[in-house]
Amino acid sequence: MKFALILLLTLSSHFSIAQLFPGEGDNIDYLITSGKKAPISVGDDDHQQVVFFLLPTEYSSSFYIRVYDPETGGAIDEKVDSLDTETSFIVYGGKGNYSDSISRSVSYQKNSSGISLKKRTFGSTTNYQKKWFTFGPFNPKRGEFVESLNGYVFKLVIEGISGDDVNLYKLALSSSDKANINVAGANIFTYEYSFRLKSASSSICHLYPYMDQKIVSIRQYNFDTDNDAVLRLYSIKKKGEIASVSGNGNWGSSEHKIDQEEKGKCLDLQLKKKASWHNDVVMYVLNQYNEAVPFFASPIGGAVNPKFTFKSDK
Ligand SMILES: [Ca+2]
Ligand SMILES: [Ca+2]
Ligand SMILES: [Ca+2]
Repeated sequence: MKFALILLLTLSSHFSIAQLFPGEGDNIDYLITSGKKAPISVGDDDHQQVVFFLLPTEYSSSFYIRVYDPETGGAIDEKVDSLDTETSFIVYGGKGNYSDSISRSVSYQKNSSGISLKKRTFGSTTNYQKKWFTFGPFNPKRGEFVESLNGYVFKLVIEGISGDDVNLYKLALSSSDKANINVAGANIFTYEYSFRLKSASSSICHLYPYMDQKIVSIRQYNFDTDNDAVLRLYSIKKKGEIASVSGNGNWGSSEHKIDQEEKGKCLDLQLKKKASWHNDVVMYVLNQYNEAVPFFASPIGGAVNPKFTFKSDK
């Protein structure tokens, strides 16, 4: 799938903190990936997360991909019996890392298209507990050039390769290896988002799936929501359209029409927590051709905090 859009770099100058994933406006603290032996009822359906990093064509300096708390070693993570989980993180660049259709799969596939640039496996140690581990430096030109995004794309594949604990972590794209410093015009996106809802009752998290010009309807899928949240869709046309949520260890889904005015922007998909306990969920959105739709860390088209302007190329 190609996006029917072109990125125009119209960046606000005050935007200076690094690109984070979960995004700043998501109100989500951590991504989750469980070990391969964990039952899917813990909230991760496939023990894998695939995240893309977009560097604008104009940016030519080195950049870094940073991971907060990459190990499954304690304080932040969810321990099940003894800690025995290993998580591999592999950074891919090169042709096909993004454009190969396997990269947008929403169910488990061995995802190794492109060129492997860096790999590291983290176990149950605490060397990086509540600290950032840095991959890089990377030359942006070693990514895959994607014309429709007007930039170079890299892929990070995160997989729980052993154990049964749940690894919680977050990601950043930075121009520095020592701190999280913004790369103007960069973005982070995924086609399947595995994360932990905030524990507090009534807290609201936001996901921003992008509606391109060819979309007429979408179907949202959510896994293991435990009937513990209310899911609503917001946009220029939707003022809280209700969507179906799942129970324990299963998928919920619902179909939603997309109007012309909603295209070229992200929807704001909101999950409002019911009870106050921690809950891990997975979400993806398909268009009417059953193609996965990207969730962007920095929402496009002004869902909450616009930093980009996209224009249609069709
Ligand atoms: Ca364990
Ligand atoms: Ca962790
Ligand atoms: Ca859950």
